[in-house]
Parts: sequence; structure tokens; C-alpha cells
Amino acid sequence: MQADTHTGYGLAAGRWLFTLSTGRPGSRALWFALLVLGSWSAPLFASDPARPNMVIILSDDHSLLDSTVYGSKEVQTPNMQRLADSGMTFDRAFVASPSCAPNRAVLLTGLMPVRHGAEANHTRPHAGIKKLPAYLKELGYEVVAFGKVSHYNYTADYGFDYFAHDKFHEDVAIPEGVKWLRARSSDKPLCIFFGTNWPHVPWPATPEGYDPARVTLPPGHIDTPRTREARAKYYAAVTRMDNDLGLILDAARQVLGENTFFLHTADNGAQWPFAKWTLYDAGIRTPMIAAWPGKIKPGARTDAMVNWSDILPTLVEVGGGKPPADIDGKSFAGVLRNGKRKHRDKIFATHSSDGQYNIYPARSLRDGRWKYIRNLHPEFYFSTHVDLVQAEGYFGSWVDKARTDPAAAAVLQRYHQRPAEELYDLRADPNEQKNLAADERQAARLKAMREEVTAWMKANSDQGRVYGKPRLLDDPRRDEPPPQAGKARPGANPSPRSF
Ligand SMILES: [Ca+2]
Repeated sequence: MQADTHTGYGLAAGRWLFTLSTGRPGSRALWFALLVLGSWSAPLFASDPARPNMVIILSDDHSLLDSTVYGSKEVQTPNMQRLADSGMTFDRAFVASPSCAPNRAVLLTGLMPVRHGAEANHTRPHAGIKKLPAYLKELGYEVVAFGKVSHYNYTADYGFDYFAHDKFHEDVAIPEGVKWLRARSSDKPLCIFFGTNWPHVPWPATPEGYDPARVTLPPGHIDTPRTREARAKYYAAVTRMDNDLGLILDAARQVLGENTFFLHTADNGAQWPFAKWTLYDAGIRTPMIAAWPGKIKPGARTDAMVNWSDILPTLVEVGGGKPPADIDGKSFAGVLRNGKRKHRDKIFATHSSDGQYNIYPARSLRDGRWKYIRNLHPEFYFSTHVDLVQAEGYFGSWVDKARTDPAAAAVLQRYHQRPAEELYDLRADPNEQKNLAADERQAARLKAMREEVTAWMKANSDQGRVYGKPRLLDDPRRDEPPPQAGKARPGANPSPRSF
């Protein structure tokens, strides 16, 4: 990318307006400036008559810290870095739910899971909800998808003009999508989604150049040789994602030209303990980079808090439309356009379940500093594919080490058994290791955040529904994997613990 050679349109126009408005108060120049400013508010980028092409790139199960853009010195992500260098990096972007299907449905409906209905992983949203492709088609766009954009078999429900290669780890999706793009002849504005399945498991069979001895494990993990080997393979998977991103960026810039809006983000955190399927930041805080040569200042960084539900209305506004008012998402185009520093004060997130592997409903509220998590059923035993399938081959080494190592045993205990409430000071404890819910000094804060989550659930008719048959802490068979991969079904709905 060569965006650094372009003058930011917003910056240039801003300087121009500043120059005009430095006339004496009441001067004609000032009034003219105000008039122009007023006319700028809608539609966005009104001075650019063309609807930009849009390229949306989704990675799968990628935790934010595992990229150079967010500070990693170990994982190589040069293509994320060059996209970030040419656009705006979001330091506080969040998914609405930390697993694939619920959160991808948030992207494609602008609604939170409790409203779109795909609360459990591997489920589809309610029929009849207007989807993202429909909004963009109304604006004249051709809307296509390659790879994992919604959730495998449900892609057809979303109304893309064309989609292909949406099966599990159908890794030809990205090169095939690039080939399609290079062969395209339509002059319609294009919104193309690319969903790489990397770095979702199964990770590559070898570390592909990463040295297991040199990886850094996240705080709160158990250090074993098998964990290090798996971590290095995960890094290899991240770099495969980054390679896919590079293919897309190169082709899109060549084929679609300068007036192209790019957005790259990940659907949820990586498949590690305390990440995917959890409401810790490793599960919900997600990489997000937007670039638009000449429109978004290169190398910008923002701490405005945004949520995945905000992407749909943002794309509608970038495409020249009016963002819908009856959804949960709110357009953050103003953050892109002029560096507006704030977007949301609070981020709510929800998690329900994943087949018979994980049935653990939880809700969270996060502001700029504090995180409150409510585990609706602390009597449930927390499990996921990580411990029940062990396909990546390291969790057994955690169990082995916990037999003789009290610190490792404490990690396992924290993994499987969670308290009713958790409260973290993210400024002092960004890795959410010290639960302050029992700290008397935080009693008022805990009460306020508890009440806010209760009110949010009530306002959204959120019943805290349990999907599937939970594993209970006192069940001696709780560690047995399900006989087969199960689809989530509505089960008996025990009352969530009340507050
Ligand atoms: Ca995912």
C-alpha cells in the first residue's frame, strides 16, 4: 500500500475550513464555513460522489495481542501491519459474543445475539431479519462472500449476490476469491467479504519456523513443552491468516483502485483457555483496522470503543446510505472521518454455548477501565473443545502437571469452576487475573455494574436461556466428551442465579 503518499482528504478539508473560519466572527467567510460544515453532516463524504468499493476481511479465532499491530514481538503479521500503517487501528473494538455463529450474525444483522436469535454457536438468526447484503444492494452494490463469512452452511441465508468456498477450512477460498476479483468486469460498486478460516484450529502440523522455546505464554496459562509446541503452531496459523490478508490487499488495490474502503477484524479470540467462549478481553477484544486512502489518516490509532454490531451501519454510511435506526449497532463513520474520539461508553457482551462441548451462559459489561462478568450458572462445569477434544494436544499436559503442582492445579480450578460474579480493574490488571468482586472497596462499583447488566437483560428480554444439557460441577462424568458433535438445542431452562 502506498497510502502514506496521499494527503488525507479530511485533514486537507479541515485545514481549509480552519483557514476560512479564522476570519472575524460574523464574517462571510465564517458563515460560509459553518454552512459547509453543516452540509457535511449527511451524507458522509458527500463531496465524493462515487460509492467506494469495500473489502471486508475476517480472520477466525484470532486474539488481538497476537499481532505486531498490537504489540507482539513474536508473531509475524506484516500485512496487518501495512494495513495499519495505511489506516486507523482500533485499540478498543469488541465482538458481541465470543464464538463464530452468534457474532458473525451480529456483523450481518447489526443486532445483538439475544435479538437476532443465534445465541448458541452453530445456529442461525431468525428468518425475516434484514441482513447486511440487502442494505448494500439497495445502495447499488454487488455484495459477494468468499470463505467463512457467516457460518458455513448458513451463508445462503444471508442474501449475497454470490458466495463460494464456505466449508470448514476450505482454504482455497482466499486465492479463489482473489481470482474472481481479478476476472470481474462489472462496473457496479463492490462490497466483497473474505473470510479466512485461519488461525482457527486445526493449526498447522509444524510450527513453520516459530521456535516453541521462545514463545511467551499468556498470563494464567500452564507452561509445558506441549503447550509451547501448540503455541508455536498457533503463531504459524496467524501468519497463514496474514498471508491471506496480503493476497487480498495486493489484488484489491490493483483491481479496485484508490477509492476502496478496507476493514480487517476477527470474529473472536483464539481457541485457548480463558479466550474463545469467554468474556475476558482475550475472547472479546478484537483486532480492527480500517483503511481508505485519502479519507482515513494513515497510521491513525483510536481508543474509541466500538462493537461488531456497529460495523453494519458504518458500512451503510460509508456506502452513501443512511444507517438504520432500529438496530443495536451505531455507525462509527465519524471516528473514521474526523477522528471523533468517543463512540460508546459501555460494551455489553453475551455468551451462551457451543453444542454439547460448552454450555456456560454469561453476560458482561465493560467500560474504559472496568469489566464485570456475570456467570449465570456458577453451578455448571466449564468445558470447551480445548479440554474435551484436546485436538491440539496440550491440555492433557495441564492436567498432568496439576497433579503435582499447586499453581497449575489452581489454574485448572479457575478454568473449570467460575464464580457467580467477576470484577476486574483492566488498568491495573489487563489480563484479568485478580477478581475484585469480593473486595469491599469495590462494593459500590460491583452493585452498580450488576444492576446495569440486570437492566440491560430486562430491556432486551434476555432470559439467560440455556442451550443444551449442562455439565454440573458435582457430576462425576463431567469430563467425558459428548458422543458426537451435537447441534445446540433448546434444553430445560434452569433459572439463572438471581441478583
Ligand atoms: Ca471464530
